[in-house]
Amino acid sequence: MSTVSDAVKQAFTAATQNPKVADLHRATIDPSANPTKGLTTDHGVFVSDTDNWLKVTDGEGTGPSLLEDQIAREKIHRFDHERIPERVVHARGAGAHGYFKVYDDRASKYTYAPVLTDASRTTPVFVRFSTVQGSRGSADTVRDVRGFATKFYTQEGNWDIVGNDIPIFFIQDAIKFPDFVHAVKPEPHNEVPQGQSAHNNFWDFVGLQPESAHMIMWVMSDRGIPRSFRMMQGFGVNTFTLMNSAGERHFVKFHWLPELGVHSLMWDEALKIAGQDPDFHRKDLEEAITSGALPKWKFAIQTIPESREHEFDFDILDATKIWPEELVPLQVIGEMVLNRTVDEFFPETEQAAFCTSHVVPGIGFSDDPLLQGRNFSYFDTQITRLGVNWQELPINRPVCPVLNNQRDGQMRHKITKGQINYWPNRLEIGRPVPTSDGGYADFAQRVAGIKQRVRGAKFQEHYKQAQLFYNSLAPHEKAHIVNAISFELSHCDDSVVYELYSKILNNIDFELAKQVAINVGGVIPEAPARENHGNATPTLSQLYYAPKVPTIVSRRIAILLADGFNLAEVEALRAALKVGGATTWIIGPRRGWVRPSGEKIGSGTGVWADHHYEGQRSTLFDAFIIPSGAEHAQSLAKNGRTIHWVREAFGHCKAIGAIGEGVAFLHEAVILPGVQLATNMKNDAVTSSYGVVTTGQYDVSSAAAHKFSIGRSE
Ligand code: HDE
Repeated sequence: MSTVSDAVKQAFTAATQNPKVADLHRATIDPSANPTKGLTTDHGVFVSDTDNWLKVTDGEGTGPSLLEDQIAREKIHRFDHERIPERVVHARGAGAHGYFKVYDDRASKYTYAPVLTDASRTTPVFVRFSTVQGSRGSADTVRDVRGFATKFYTQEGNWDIVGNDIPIFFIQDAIKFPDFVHAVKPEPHNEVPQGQSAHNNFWDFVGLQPESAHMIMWVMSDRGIPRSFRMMQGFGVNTFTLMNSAGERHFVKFHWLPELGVHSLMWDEALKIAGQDPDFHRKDLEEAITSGALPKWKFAIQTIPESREHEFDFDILDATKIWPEELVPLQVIGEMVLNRTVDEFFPETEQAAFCTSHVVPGIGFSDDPLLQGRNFSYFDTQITRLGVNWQELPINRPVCPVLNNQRDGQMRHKITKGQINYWPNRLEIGRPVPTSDGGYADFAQRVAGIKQRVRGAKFQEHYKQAQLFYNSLAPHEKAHIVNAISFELSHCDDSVVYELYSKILNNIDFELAKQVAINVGGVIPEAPARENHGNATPTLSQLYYAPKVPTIVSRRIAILLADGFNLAEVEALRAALKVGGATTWIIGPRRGWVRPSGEKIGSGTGVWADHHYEGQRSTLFDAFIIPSGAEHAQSLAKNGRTIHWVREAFGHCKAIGAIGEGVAFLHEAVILPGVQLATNMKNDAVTSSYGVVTTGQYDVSSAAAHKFSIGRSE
């Protein structure tokens, strides 16, 4: 098992060798290294007073402010223009740097792109995760799709996989995107709701657009409320192509598989965290990287040779369909590690700009009608957001040379010497010359047909894969979908909307449709609207992705204390949890010292509580432990807040450990069957070399993993 310190070392080495990080350093200012410490204007003049606007006074300091004050005007003018348009979708996001590597050259049978075939390379990446619906200030834990956009700074130019945490999409043809986004975003008359799809317009649209049925199943499943960005799969969604040096082409789908497994919040937790800590996912990413628990994903491809394009009962260019892994297995070819947080949010995360059309030689597009439209849209939107020279911004510029005859435009950063800015020209030596040696080679494809506004026959089938997804889930995952759709439709007050959607659901699953209709006052079906094929596949349930060896790495574990607790136990627990890679947080009656048993008030011993009971709720932790200590347990039992802590965590299926008198408190707080209690905890048991906290009857790590992969229907 790699330890946290190995990870930190690896991060350090990778960060110092990362050419993109080196490139960003050229644009980075470190105010602490400013030799003069003098504050200046933007034009470089030292400022003697930045607190008082130049005024005409009566000698006592009052009087009109003067417009001639260039220093004040610059400060205000710069401030007035600090905002740029937020992304029309995916406005809320968090980013980090890292690197990508392939294991060997096994993908060379599909592509000649070195980034996917050269195992000696380490390619720098920048990844931005996002929600879709909410604005920049919305909460992280809302029910939504998550964006998973990766920029690879390859030696052949930038390659972007602008993906999501769900492998399919709501619509098949890009021309529907503005309608879809208008329907899901806050309604136009009152700009409500924020960060939610639970409203009439969204469900109206998807009810009338049944190609979204499959995607609705995914978003309403636990995938819509991930525990963290680090515990999500990522998918390129669209069908791309790979070209090999024999001139052959394969269709390809891209996948990211998280090392820690795929885990979600409970809906009640997600709702509460949205208020208690709206930055939960953003902070989680930062906390994991700075503590050395580096987020890691395996990279996999699914490939289909051109000759097999029409062999499937779905169209492989339809972005509302997956390629089931039984038919097209995943081939794991590499991995990505994130090892560096951003130095400043705006110039890195906010100005990062991705384009599906940015591929490198050996990678190409398909006729997927959603991808074709995306290839147009992203470049266009970056011009609105950042201006035509957006690719010169530090976060976006490639690490390989860029040289061409594109010039001018707002905010041009570069100065290109010479007389020539066109091709062909009389001075081509030393000028940018088109080159077939490494130049992007378009795949020679015969295209002939009738110009029409249509979609292929297989694009008309919308329910088989929605059924496949639903059939493949564990009972608790299905129950979560019933609850999620019922929540959403309950927020729709137009009966046309919720009645229609309950009918749509009956095309997927009779019991699902019936239960939702009962819950929301919809149309209760009497018989299924169509036959369910009954097929299932294990890879669609989150359970499939649980790590082989349960782990507590990067999990937040609280120790709930009152004065009079058992100090030796707490110290042993903290040491053991640290070995396992978890972070521990002491929650006590006050932020400050909590007194152990046998000590007097003010003795100066004990542990420092990170938060008081009101300061952080159980929702913000993965598990918690109540140590022994008679006085401490009695105080906890008398406190409504700590009782609430335990009951709430239990309701969210959290792993809860208790020792000695802590057990009695636990019994009092939740007297329910099925609670496993930790007793007879021994120091040697809690410092297991596997980083697993084992206590005879109770295993914090597997309990935590269990909760996050299994959950419970509330
Ligand atoms: Fe996007 N999408 N999208 N999208 N998308 C944008 O580009 C668009 C789609 C995705 O962190 C915009 O820079 C169209 C699918 C991510 O900066 C915009 C269509 C998938 C991000 C845009 C789609 C995505 C965006 C807004 C349908 C999953 C955030 C700001 C044809 C594979 C990237 C921007 C970041 C952002 C257009 C559908 C993922 C307007 C036209 C499918 C992760 O250009």
